[in-house]
Amino acid sequence: MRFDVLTLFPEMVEGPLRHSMIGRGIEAGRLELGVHDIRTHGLGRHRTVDDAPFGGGSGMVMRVDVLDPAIAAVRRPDSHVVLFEPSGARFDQRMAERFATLPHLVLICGHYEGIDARVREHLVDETVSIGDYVLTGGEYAALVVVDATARLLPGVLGNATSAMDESFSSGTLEYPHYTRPREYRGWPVPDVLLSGNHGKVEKWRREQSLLRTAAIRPDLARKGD
Ligand code: 6GU
Repeated sequence: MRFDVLTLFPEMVEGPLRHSMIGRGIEAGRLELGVHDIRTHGLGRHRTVDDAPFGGGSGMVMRVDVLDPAIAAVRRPDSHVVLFEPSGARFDQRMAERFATLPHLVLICGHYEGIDARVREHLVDETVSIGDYVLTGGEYAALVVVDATARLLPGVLGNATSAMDESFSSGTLEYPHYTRPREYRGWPVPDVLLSGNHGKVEKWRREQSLLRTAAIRPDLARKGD
């Protein structure tokens, strides 16, 4: 799978992705990553990428005549083009699983007050947000989406899918994990985990999952129905 990220701050995206487990996946040839500076397509001597909004108001708007050629430079017939903005559809594990089936994702990081609406209307397949809070730009969203998607690709993590994935697909949170020492500062590991009784351990883990989900994320339990 290939990812191409379009951003005004390429170093914000390059560094974290090259220096992570995902970077190893790139080196191993399991995925390809391109990071592109939108300003390359900026207008005039100052490589301008934004302008004041028609109709007035505060802030600047990213220009459609800059983003169009920036997208065209990386687009393929099989591309899926995603624009990051706070008003996009909420990213979740299910969306990561869908993205992981695609051959090519183009990820556009929005900035300023917003992006000319014609980009959303004519140039992208969907808009995505990573949560209900406002960021200064889409770069962190791109990092989150590439990481969550790439780790699902065969051979990127080496060690297949984890119980954590299961947790979000099944609608229950993971049970708690413990390792040595058996006791630390008077904090013991639950006896059942030391019992050697696999049936009892499984039952305890299932109960813990349900209890934690009900206490911490009751919304997840409902969504899993
Ligand atoms: Cl994708 N962009 C911005 N600017 N803020 C966000 C976001 C995206 N997702 C959550 N907040």
